[in-house]
Amino acid sequence: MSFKSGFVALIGPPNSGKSTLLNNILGWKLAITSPKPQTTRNRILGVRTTPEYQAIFLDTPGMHRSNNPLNQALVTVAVEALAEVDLAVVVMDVFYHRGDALEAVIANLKKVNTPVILALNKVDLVKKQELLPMLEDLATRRPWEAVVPISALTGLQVDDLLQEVAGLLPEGPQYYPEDMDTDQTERFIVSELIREQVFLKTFDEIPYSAAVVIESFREDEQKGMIFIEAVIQVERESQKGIVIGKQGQKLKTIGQAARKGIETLLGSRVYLGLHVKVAKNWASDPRALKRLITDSQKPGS
Ligand SMILES: Nc1nc2c(ncn2[C@@H]2O[C@H](COP(=O)(O)OP(=O)(O)OP(=O)(O)O)[C@@H](O)[C@H]2O)c(=O)[nH]1
Ligand SMILES: [Mg+2]
Repeated sequence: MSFKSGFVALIGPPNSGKSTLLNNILGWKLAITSPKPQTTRNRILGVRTTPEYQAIFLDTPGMHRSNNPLNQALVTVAVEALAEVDLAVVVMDVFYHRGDALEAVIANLKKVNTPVILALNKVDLVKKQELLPMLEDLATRRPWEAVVPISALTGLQVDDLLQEVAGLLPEGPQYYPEDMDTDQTERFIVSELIREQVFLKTFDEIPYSAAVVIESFREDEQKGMIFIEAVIQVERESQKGIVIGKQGQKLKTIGQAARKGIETLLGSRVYLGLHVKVAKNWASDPRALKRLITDSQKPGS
């Protein structure tokens, strides 16, 4: 049998588990995840290479009705990814019937001819007898190449999903070397691990108004340590106070948790210096948005 390869977009509404699925497929944490919607802001590429195939997954921001410039920019990232791929995996979770996200995703799928697999995620959260009617309902919504119930968190049936993916990939070359499983730089992943902790440790509007910029990244071989300085950018003075917290406590917890994740990623001890700055209205400034969404994917940024 000849080698198969291709690009596979992971698309779906916010919070459905696209990034969790990518991490499960890769076996390490590349993409940050959180219980809050709109965690992913960039298109993140993760590569799975086996002797039979190479699937290049694109994790994308959640697709939803957009009402502000940041949201619109995020949806554009997802829709553009769809046009470039050989296959799409729509990730819906078992609560999909609570909203109209499925319709919105299906409407976007009409713009392309890409084959589509539906992954019904978070099946660990429902009983078996609740699952069957959902699968029946989903099957009637559009012609899917396959419908696969999975749990991205526990890994349940992710292998079945991968088999379906492999079966639909076209014949093609190995685009990336086996030992390359992402196009994201360490610096970018580090900035994301910090942003993830801002998501997890603050409330309401803070996560959405925050961006993280790595100011310096220096390896000290003698000390066996990597020194990182990063800035958490927020939009308002009041938000700065919230991120810093009483006597700096909040920033300290964010820093400690982020450092752990970064040490695991880099396999090294890490010193992490965090600072908070106000960058007014970055999330509604088209140029700042473009920088945020495109520059972080360039090597060396
Ligand atoms: N119980 C359970 N929780 C899951 C599963 N998959 C994802 N989650 C949780 O759902 C939340 C959202 O997961 P993400 O992977 O960040 O979702 P996403 O689709 O990437 O979200 P956006 O980037 O915001 O579009 C997180 O809290 C995950 O831990 C699953 O299979 N079971
Ligand atoms: Mg995500």
